[in-house]
Amino acid sequence: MKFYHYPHCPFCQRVRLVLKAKGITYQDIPLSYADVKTPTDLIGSKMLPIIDFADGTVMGESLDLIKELEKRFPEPSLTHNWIEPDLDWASNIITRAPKFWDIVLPYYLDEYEGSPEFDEAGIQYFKEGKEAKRGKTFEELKADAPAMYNQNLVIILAEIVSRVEGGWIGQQFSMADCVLASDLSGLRSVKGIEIPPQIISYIEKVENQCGEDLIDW
Ligand SMILES: N[C@@H](CCC(=O)N[C@@H](CS)C(=O)NCC(=O)O)C(=O)O
Repeated sequence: MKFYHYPHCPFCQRVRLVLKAKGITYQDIPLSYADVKTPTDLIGSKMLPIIDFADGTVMGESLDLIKELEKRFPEPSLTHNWIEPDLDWASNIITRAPKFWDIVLPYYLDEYEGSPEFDEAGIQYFKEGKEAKRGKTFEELKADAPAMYNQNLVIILAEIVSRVEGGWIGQQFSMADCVLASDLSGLRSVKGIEIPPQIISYIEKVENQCGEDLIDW
């Protein structure tokens, strides 16, 4: 099995956590962010994560992938005592957090400096694409990050804390936790903000459960 991913990418990270939590052996293939050909040849578009299951099935889309992994590798179960709304909640909460990606994106380049995704061409592709979409440079986004955080994220992070404090999203550890921890992970690199300590402990608890450090690619 081959896992194509970008180490910083939260969609890829949720799949990585599930692979690790299940103890699945796979070939780890981090791609340069500027590599258009490899993903396009595999699934017809430049979008990671992708898994080549080596039986003729090649798939993208992170939520489909983690469900497929659960089907193919049922133990340990990541859906035990689990309900679909937990996964819906986990995968939607950050889309309800305005400016979340504006705050986090520029810091991925610092945190994952030297990783294969961010070779020279990869950095340029990433930075130019994200800056063009947002109409602001990474330097401007970084300068605005503390104010954007205080205005937009404090309340939603409190909602997350109240849901996960002292436990998991559902009754037990599940794939929903892999999804949420991956999205939240990038916040740890942002300078000038104070993330609730419960958020940090939650991400670390998920990483420990899976045996994977998301920042140490
Ligand atoms: N819906 C997709 C989203 C994946 C996604 O957005 N991947 C980003 C990296 S974080 C990507 O491959 N972007 C390619 C690009 O922007 O060139 C999933 O859940 O797998």
